[in-house]
Amino acid sequence: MEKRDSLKLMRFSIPAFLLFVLSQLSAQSNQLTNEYIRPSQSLNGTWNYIVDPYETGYYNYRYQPYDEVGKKADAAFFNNAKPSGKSDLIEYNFDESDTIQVPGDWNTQKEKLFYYEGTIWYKKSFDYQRKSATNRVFLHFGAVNYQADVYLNGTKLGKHLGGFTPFSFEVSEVLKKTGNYLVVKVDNKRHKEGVPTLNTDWWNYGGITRDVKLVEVPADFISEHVLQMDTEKSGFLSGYIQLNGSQNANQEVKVNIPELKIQTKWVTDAQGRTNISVPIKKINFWSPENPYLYPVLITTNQDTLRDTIGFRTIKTQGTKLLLNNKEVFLRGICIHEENALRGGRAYSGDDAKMLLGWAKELGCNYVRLAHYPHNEHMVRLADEMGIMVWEEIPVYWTIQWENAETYQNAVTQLKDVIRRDKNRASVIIWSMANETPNSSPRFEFLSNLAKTAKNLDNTRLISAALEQGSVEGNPSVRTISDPFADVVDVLSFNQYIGWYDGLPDKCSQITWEITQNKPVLISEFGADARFGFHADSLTRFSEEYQAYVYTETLKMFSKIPQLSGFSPWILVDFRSPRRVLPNIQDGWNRKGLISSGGERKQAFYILQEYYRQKTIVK
Ligand code: GCB
Repeated sequence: MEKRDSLKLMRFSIPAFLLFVLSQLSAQSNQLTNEYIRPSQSLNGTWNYIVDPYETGYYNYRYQPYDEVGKKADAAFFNNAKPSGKSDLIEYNFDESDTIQVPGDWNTQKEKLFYYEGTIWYKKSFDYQRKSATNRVFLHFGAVNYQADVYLNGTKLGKHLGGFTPFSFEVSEVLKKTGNYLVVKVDNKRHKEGVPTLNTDWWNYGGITRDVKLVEVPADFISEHVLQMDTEKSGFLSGYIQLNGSQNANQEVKVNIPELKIQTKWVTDAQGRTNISVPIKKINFWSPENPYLYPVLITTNQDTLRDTIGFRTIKTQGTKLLLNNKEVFLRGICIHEENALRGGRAYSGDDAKMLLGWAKELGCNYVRLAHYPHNEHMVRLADEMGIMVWEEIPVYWTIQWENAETYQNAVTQLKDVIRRDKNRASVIIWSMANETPNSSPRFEFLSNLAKTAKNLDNTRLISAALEQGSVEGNPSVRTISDPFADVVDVLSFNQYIGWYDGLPDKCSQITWEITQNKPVLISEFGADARFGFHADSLTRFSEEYQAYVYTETLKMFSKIPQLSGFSPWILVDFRSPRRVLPNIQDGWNRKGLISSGGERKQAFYILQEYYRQKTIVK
């Protein structure tokens, strides 16, 4: 065995058990949250990769993980070993291997990887010049789908589960000036107990799908800041600031918002935290019509952080949704994180501009980012463009409700997206789930998530895309009878009358009996159409059929008095392995109002006109 795995012992020896425990540590994502606005060294670009379906670089031939057996074998790919002479046996070589771009999914970069689900090892070599010897450095990933095991210079930094949330590791001790090698084992295999689980209606893009960077901060740094309109004390901006470092107690923290003439000081407590609350007289509220963002400066004696934050309130009053105390109607659309024109996952500021630009063209003031947290460019740009946002975690369809690890995974994803986006004025709703089947374990699971979200952030609303059903014995009368409807602030549900449920004219026969005293959002409706396929309005997959569904659905909505908005499914056609119909779907869900080639379908213009009228009448 020793020979076959060409073992070389570690330079230092840590007991195997301890090494294993350390190796299983998850990313300490709560240490750093402001990667987006801090100066950084990008590690985006060209990386080497090795496709490893049998995980040969991770397990020895007895199927023991090299992490666990505690031996830094040359055969373990994370050691990036090189033969020391011509007789040395090393059966991989990153530097001679093919290259791939980061960020980006592997499926659309390499034809051979289009359907691949498994392990791929990524390697990047780099140098790093620290600005000050006492500074600390963090390695940040915007997202890796689905599991990332991260090693720097042969040392395991940790692992991270979940394909759509950011994470970082402190690398201050491991980082060198020259000759660093960063190796990431990326595994996008689907798992029953995963979040999401095995079954989804979107492509399981694998890879390092978002930005990677090194962020350098002072020894004691501002690790978190929150500043929002106070929901309890009106006329106040409130929140907290958290420092990280050995000297974080008793530190002076200054918050400066020049345009509001706010320049206030606080002192941190023993945990390095201070709550902040300042009265404001006159404020320019953020709204879609006026997406005003204030420059905010936070300083300590070591650290400086600049953010731009919009201030607004969002609440419900009976069946009304109030933005800055004024009733608002959400003219929305659902979006997947995909750039159909280029192919693959969306990840850049330009991708966000394209997607949100299309939503604006449609007349939207709101988007539902389905079905998982999208990259940070999206929410930052939504702040600037004045587009309200629904953010969601991938608790989709049939999650394992009774599995404690599944819950842990889901709640971690929820906490991480809240931590990332809690200063974004655009984000108004946290969604706990999509179309999940009713049961008491599921109720408990979702209620616990909702409680967590409320505890972390009481300045936004909670929702979930629920399902509707018929009132017993009468398929023409529809209602929402889901116990989770009592937990949410906004009652949202998906419905496909006219597509999965009858033909479009069925909409005219339906009446709605919605008894909850809450604003109603229709989180999805729609129909498939292949762009350019024209037929009569009862021919499935024609643009005319889709347009007919939109016309009838919009008429039906006028019978829901509590309706506070909707987000049809979906802005653009998106890839899904479930959609196999030849010449029509060819691997795409065709419910987009815009085709995979960027062309607008008929229904696009119907919705655009409806939203135009809504803007005039409200
Ligand atoms: C839904 C799901 C969405 C699907 C869509 C469809 O209800 O929430 O993820 O893609 O229907 O096209 O069937």
